[in-house]
Amino acid sequence: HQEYQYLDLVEHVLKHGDRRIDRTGVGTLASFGAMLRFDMSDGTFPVYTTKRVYWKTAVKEMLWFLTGQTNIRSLLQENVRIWTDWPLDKYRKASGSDISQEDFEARILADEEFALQWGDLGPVYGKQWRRWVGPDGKEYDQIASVIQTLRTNPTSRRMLFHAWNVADLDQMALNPCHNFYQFFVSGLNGDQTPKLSLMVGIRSNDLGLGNPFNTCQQAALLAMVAQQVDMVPHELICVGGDVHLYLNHIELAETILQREPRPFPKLRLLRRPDSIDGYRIEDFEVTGYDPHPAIEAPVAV
Ligand code: UFP
Repeated sequence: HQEYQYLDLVEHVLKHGDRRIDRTGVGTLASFGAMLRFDMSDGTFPVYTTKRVYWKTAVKEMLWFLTGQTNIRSLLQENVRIWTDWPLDKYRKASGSDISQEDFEARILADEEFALQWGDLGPVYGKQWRRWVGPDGKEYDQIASVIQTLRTNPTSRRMLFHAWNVADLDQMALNPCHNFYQFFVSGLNGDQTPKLSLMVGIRSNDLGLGNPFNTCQQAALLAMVAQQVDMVPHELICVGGDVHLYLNHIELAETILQREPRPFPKLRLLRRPDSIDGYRIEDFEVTGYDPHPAIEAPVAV
């Protein structure tokens, strides 16, 4: 079962990870350099099963990245709350108020001006993917360029996009974790449909919460791009730099290691939008997902 790659990595970090106090103050066990490869050829959607992964939330976040937006308002409108912690923390510190997450989110939704002032995350993923600003002020749409190259020159070794815009880092709520997205096409000479693979470089990956989420949203991206360029998804390769377990996720890790993985679900896109911008969450049909129960765990901010 392909999920053992993830479980083996979790076990490795649990046993051999280097213990340190990290930026968040929570503390981690950390290892350096890991690779997980998921074969999606037969429609497999790599959503881990040893605890429930909220794949819809993960895919919604990916769709939000693709819109190029960086304000949490549009995420909250989709009921995605994973980015609230950062603006909330900033607002609490600046205003001295101890507003609850619920009240803060309600205000972001109700009050557009408040959202503009307090809901923006800075030039995070979406901005860099769709509107990377060059020194002359020109904006670069990296996603459109990659798709164009996949259509016109699929053996290119330059089909990638990147979020690590050095000049913008200090304005981002969080420095990008999944940075480097590179595509590769095989099977161009035969009679069959060419196969598209995606490798993602993740400089820092929280194995308890981040990795399961990132893996399935990146698989969703591969499925969408493949459909747009008339190829079939092949491999998703996740390469991690600092892969870590937070010290308050140790029990979570031990629990999933005791569980038997179940078959990965299948993914089908129900519609072929005109462009990469046309996807909606309703287009994703996931069948056969029967995971072990969810495990709630705190996010380190
Ligand atoms: N993190 C992920 N995946 C993500 C994301 C964040 O694993 O998509 F946005 C985790 C990694 C790390 C923390 O635990 O968030 C980021 O902290 P730092 O910037 O100090 O690496």
